[in-house]
Amino acid sequence: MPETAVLPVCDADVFSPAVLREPEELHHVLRSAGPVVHLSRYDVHALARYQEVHAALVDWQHFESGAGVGLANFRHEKPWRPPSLLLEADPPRHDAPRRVLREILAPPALRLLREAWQQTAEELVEHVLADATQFDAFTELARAFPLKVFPDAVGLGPDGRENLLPYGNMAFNSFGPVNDLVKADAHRVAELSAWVRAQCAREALAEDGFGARIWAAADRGDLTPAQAPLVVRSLLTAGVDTTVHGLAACLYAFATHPEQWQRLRERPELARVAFDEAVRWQSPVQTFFRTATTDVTIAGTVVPEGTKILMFLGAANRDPDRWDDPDRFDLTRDPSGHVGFGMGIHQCVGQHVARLEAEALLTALARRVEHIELTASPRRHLNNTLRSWASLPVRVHPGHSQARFR
Ligand code: 8QM
Repeated sequence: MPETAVLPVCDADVFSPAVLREPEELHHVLRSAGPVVHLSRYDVHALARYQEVHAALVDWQHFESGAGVGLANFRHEKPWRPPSLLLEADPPRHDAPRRVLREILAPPALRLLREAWQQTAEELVEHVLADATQFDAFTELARAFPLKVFPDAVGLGPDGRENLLPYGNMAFNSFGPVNDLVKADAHRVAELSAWVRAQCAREALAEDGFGARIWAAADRGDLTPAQAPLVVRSLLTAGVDTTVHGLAACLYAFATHPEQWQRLRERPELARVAFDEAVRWQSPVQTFFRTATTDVTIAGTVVPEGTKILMFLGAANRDPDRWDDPDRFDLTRDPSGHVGFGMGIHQCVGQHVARLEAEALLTALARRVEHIELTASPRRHLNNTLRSWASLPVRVHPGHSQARFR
């Protein structure tokens, strides 16, 4: 008989404020403890090493999403909203919504947006720098830019856009336990959900955006009319907070790594690699769960059918067995293979949109700013799933554009 590995146990609250604020120590403990660790506090299994996280992500047959990708097990617990057709579904139900959204968000479909988004980024940076050389790079850039381009691209109406980030914050908290972060927003669930639901209706959406293209897919019969609003909802849930905090991760990285900023200024075509490296380094989406569909053996440990498995994407993205000097933010490395966008059939369908936003903002900034530095400690915003920000106070030194930008 094969030997059964001893299952290490960790009793830490992996969703405590201290861990959410600074997760690196826990990541180290979990990676060191073994390939699979039992989290006694939540009675779930955890994966924190790159190899096992990657393996679970690509094996949807054994690690399902349909029972929810948060702590709540949809087999026994009622979801707080109708499950996402993309995130919280498996093949074959997952296939049609995924195919439709993949086409709409694919690089060829985004080509028309590029020029307009670049222009918007140039104007935003110009405007911020005209006002001051010290400002909050989180609110003024990372938060402001996606809100200027993404809701318009979806085709959202003008009213209530201030609900987008609170709704996303709530959704990303909901993947964790019902702790103080979830309770703090409980009084807004009905109101925010109703607003989002109303925006997903065909009538609420402009005629030429991502939203209208989802409804057009329903007209062609590629989706049912009941599926269309839920696919629009996925854009509104997953498309705002993620890019806001992903861009913040980039700006934080450059403010703390001046030599990397110089490298980007010399070679602005590195903007996309820089974004992926920042996603690897900070992992804006820190964690997701899967559920074992059968008794499944992971590195010698039998994980019983129905077990929730917590994957630490942020820990995998800094696993020293996979990455050289993993804690370094470094534009010379190849960050591809990071699991910050997931991996496999659920890998972020909006990643090309995110990269386009990052490219526009970073190149606009690199054109005008010689140096960027923190003037005070950045402040985190705590969320059960997102590594997010409240403020990023910086000082910039405006500089002349370098030859290759002209
Ligand atoms: C996370 O609602 C959804 O479909 C959805 C929500 C959140 C995400 C993805 C999809 C990964 C960014």
